[in-house]
Amino acid sequence: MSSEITNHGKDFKTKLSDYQNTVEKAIDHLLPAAATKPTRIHEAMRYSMEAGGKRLRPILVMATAESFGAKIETEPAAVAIECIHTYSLIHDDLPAMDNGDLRRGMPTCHKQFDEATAVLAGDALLTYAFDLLSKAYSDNPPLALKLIQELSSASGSEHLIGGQMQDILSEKTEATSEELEFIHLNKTAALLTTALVLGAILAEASDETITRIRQIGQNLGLAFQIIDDILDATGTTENLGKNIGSDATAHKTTYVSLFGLKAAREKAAAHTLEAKKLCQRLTRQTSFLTELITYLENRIT
Ligand code: GRG
Repeated sequence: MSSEITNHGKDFKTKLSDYQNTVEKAIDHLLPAAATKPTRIHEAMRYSMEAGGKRLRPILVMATAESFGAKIETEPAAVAIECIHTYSLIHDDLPAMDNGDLRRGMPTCHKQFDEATAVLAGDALLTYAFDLLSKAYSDNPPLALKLIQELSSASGSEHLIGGQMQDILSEKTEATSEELEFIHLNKTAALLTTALVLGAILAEASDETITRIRQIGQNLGLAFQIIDDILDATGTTENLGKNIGSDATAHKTTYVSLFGLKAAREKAAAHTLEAKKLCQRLTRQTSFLTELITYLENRIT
């Protein structure tokens, strides 16, 4: 599979849908077949991975790699980060966490299968992400190592899992704005940032560029989470394909509960603007990324 998607001259929606189709095909191609024994675990992994979703993280990997002129396959890195994201959703939906029964418009993994299978499917996707990276980029060990370091760090106890732990701890009392920012920087922004960074690593971008990209990711991630909080308060189950109002039910502190809807929208707009400004300062063709950031601010799903 070539990773050099030629996007010149296409409008934003066409490019977005091209990227989404590429991700769907890569997931099908790169995950173990459902018939692999034991079939139940591979069926569960594929069930959650193939349930759709916006595919934002893999698209950010591929679009960043393309902006910086990557010459190697981007699909394995794109699928690896979607494996991590999907594992986090499967585990987040478990009764021990958010106890959700609907995700991406379908029954959650533990509802479709059972709790033990859902725990194992999440574990298997987490492990598979690194298996995939180590094998797909084995002809360039320094690059493979950088990708693995970046993704494992973002997924670990100081970022994704740490953010989730703090989120659970903060359910008991109203979180302060600092605590809320810590949660969202780690639970949400860390993986979105890493998506951009993986793309830059694939293109062998400089450390200086990667530092700038991390700032874009943090702003994009905070904007994305604030919009998520707004959608949880104002959206519909039909549009979002998941249970809504869950934050209020769980008495969770969100940007909306802490600052109100109007201020939350303003904060999302400020982070979006900052992310776009930082993008424009990269001396690369970043028009798709900039349009994607705008699109995400206005999303309804
Ligand atoms: C490590 C168990 C564990 C959890 C980590 C990611 C996470 C914390 C929990 C998932 C639930 C949640 C609300 C996370 C915040 C990030 C977020 C908004 C995820 C949803 O991402 P989308 O909207 O989902 O990109 P789709 O379905 O489109 O891929």
